[in-house]
Amino acid sequence: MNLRFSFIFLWAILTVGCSENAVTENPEDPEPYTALRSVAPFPVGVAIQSSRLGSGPHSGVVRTVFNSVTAEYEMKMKHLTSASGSYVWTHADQLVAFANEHDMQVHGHALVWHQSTPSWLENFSGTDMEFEDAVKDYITTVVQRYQDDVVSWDVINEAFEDGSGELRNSVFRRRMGPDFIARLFQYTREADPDVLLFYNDYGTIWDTAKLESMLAMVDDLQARGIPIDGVGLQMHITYTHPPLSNIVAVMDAVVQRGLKIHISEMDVRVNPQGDLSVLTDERSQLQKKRVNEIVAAFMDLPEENQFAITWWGLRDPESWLIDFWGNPEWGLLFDAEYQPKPAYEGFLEALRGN
Ligand code: 9MR
Repeated sequence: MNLRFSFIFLWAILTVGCSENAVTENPEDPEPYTALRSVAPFPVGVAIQSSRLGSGPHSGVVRTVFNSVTAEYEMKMKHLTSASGSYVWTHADQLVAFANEHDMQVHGHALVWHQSTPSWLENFSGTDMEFEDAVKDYITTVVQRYQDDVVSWDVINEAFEDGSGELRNSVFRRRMGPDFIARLFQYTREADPDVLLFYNDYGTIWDTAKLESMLAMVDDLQARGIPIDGVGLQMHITYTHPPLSNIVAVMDAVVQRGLKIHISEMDVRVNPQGDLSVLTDERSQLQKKRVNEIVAAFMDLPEENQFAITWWGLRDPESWLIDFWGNPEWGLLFDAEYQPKPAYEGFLEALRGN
């Protein structure tokens, strides 16, 4: 750790999260700030990667500010099984140990995702029944390994197509048939009677066809008594789109079905048109307002429907958004120097009812 990071780290430990009104005695220190975990009535999470944990400032801020974590990729199928029947637990175990050590809950992401299917399963050589047995075996093994550590799993991630809302033609759908989602939920429940079961997707807050498919799936599962506890609304949004009213309407539809809402994978793009090369104060304030109104809307939900809000990364330069969109982007709560941005204040203000 270099000197600058040592300082930031020490400061984070000393000033964040100890009490809501943390103060610093040294006027030269940066302004202290309140840890989200000390104020929020629900878990506030962040996506993490094992390589960033350790003794540096990254893990220092993660563990003082947040009380829930999600593996950004290390608990996906492709990472847990590289070859048939053989598992690689090292990184997932590190994440879980970190969470346990710092009194954070773990949200499991994701048992089945068409973009993270290992090649032995994608090109499975056995019968359809053997394929399904292999998937069930995978779910049982992973869920039971982390039974004491993981409170909730995304059972399936992103099952519906953009625009049409059709079921994606994944290897799971082809091999297990159109009712495969119901069986994935059942297998997960059989593996652990207590873990919370989520369906997680992006686009449900702006793509009507996808939203309708997701709600129809929920209605169908519930009508048949198949367990589902919640829905993850991936909050990959921009500072203007989609409108808050859409987001609120979708949350209401989920609440009407008695499910928990996970505002998952949150980031708020401020440079969707690519017009910025540095983050301006104006855009930063608009991001703050956007975060504030979304957290406020979540706070307005009945308590039993508030599962958690999870940010998809800690610091702006670490976000997937930059590579994915190819623009400079500042979508997260912390800047490159581990400083909380105005968006962080917007989150806190909403938690305090402002
Ligand atoms: O942000 C994640 C990135 O680091 C991984 O390389 C990628 C593939 O595993 O997944 C990204 O996270 C995705 C999430 O798991 C599902 N929703 C979309 C996210 C961004 O692609």
